[in-house]
Amino acid sequence: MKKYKEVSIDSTTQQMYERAQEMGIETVWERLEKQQPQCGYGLLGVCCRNCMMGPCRINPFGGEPRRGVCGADADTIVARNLLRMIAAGAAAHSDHGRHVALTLLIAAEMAEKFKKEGKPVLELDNMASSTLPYQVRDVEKLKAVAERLGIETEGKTVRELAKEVAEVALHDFGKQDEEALAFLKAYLNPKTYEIFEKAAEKAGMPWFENGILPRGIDREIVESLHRTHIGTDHDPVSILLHGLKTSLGDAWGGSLIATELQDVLFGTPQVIKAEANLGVLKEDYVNIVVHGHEPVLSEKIVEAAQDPELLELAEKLGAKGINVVGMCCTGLEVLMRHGIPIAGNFLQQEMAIVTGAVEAMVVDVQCIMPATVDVARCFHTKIIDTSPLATFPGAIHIKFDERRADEIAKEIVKTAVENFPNRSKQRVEIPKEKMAGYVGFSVEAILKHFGGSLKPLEEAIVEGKIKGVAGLVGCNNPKIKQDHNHIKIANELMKRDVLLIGTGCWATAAMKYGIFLPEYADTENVGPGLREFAKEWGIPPALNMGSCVDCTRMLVLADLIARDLNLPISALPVVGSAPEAMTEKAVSIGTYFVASGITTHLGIVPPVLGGPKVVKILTQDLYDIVGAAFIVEPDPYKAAKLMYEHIMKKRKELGI
Ligand code: BF8
Repeated sequence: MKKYKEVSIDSTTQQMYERAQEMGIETVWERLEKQQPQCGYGLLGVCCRNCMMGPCRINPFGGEPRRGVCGADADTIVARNLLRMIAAGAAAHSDHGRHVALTLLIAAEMAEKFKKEGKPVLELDNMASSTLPYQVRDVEKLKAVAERLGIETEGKTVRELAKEVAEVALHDFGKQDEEALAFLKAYLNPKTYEIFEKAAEKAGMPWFENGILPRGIDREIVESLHRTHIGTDHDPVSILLHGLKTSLGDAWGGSLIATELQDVLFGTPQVIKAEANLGVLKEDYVNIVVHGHEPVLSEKIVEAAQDPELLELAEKLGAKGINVVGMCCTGLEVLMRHGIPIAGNFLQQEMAIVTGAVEAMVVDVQCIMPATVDVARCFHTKIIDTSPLATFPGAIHIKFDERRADEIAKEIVKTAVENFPNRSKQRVEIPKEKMAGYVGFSVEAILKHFGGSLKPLEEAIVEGKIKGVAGLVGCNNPKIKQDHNHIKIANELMKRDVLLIGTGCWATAAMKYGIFLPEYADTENVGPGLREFAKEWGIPPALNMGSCVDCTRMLVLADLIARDLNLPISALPVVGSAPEAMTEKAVSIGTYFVASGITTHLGIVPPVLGGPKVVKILTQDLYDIVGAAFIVEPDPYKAAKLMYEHIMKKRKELGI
């Protein structure tokens, strides 16, 4: 068993981990320990299970077996495995994006139907009617997205525009022509576009029509599975090129659609103050944790928790009210838009239940451990699964249907409220610690803050007040002490006057340690130039840009700077990092950052070391192909130094 200080630098996790140990509750850290030693072939990526002649594995030390039964060598196997990881990550993000586009379409179609039935026309045309399960909360953004896509906006109702935008988005998933995605064409600056177009030719594969420009979001994912089927693609270069293409379908397609249309439906985030960490759970309240990724659900739970009848019921049952808090990315969605407090990041999902104060953990998709059900059994907590595509044995199933969103959300909240009397007060222990921070830095909010353009930021970079920008993303991974690398890398970069932007579990980590407070700029962890800039503009030295699908906000921001300077993204002094990467989604994000021209650091070594050619392509050759590559470095201090050196190299190339 680990000591509590070994698992996390977060004192709330430490407390709850110790509590779990005392109670004999198994957590992620014990399960990791039981997996030791983990399979060396798997860690190196040289195990192939793609057909039933296998499983095959390659001797990583150069002896026999050098090839699988079909003849595939280590590099082919490693590249194929990596492509499958990218495809799964891109699929998860993109299916989320599809769900949002379908929700917008459903809402627009319901507005049309209600209008025909004689309900108030104006409200329905504006999609502002409370009879609709989902409304258009940001009409300006809808128009902006439509204009980018080349859709005529003049004389059209909100309802008509919403329908057209949703249809273009959905077309990007299933289209069969060779053209690049409509969303990619609408958002990407021509200089970066050209790099995508020519990438395959540069890599010696001119038969890749249109280079690595993704054609259809689903198509690239399907083709990934096809290419990696036994007896299909065996060249690590073409396999990896397709990996870049698939990840770009995620970046400039699936994830971008998710972010943009979520803003349309639920509002574009604006700067707001909120709180983070397990201390946001409240002792006398019904606590509902929304966990997963899709705000299509969590937005409705937040709304339902304000329902007077449910609040009355909660009071009747002895609670002071209903406290909705977030976990993981769906938590970040409602944090960014409404300031709903966030209870924690990935490694705190079990810890939240161990407080004994959670009536319901309402989950949808991605990054939800099935173990939450086992931990919940030790308390009164109910795990409620809601997505038809994610069922948890032992959970309560209340499957969500967008058409009946309000009704179902109320049923979920009622289930949580009715569970309050089952709470054992003696078994409640909520850590006190929580931290405030400013969130909501969408691209629109950043532009607004800087007076309508990115000029102040660009000038600070050119002057050298800010050396560059780092996009920090990604998960927790129990192989790393929770949040340790997130915070170390952040501080080491800020000390060197690098402005941070970030998303996902990194953002929650940063918030928990006060990095999203403007006063953090006064600490010794922030260099003088960044401090001056942050103070001048009244911002924290690091900006929370949202959930993992919102990594696209970072791309759009980088693209805007690149446009202003008439450069491709790869010429900018920017870097990415996933200090504690864990998921296949993180692999897709890392790949699309690199493919888009942002050199990216990984703090966890991905399963590729068994393929020397693959390693060379990923860490060196990609510089010539897309102008960026991967840096792999588990030590956070060395990693920050390497990232800074990359920024300085880019500055030198630009002559600044
Ligand atoms: O999408 S950062 S552990 S919660 S994958 Fe998951 Fe990683 Fe957290 Fe959200 Ni992103």
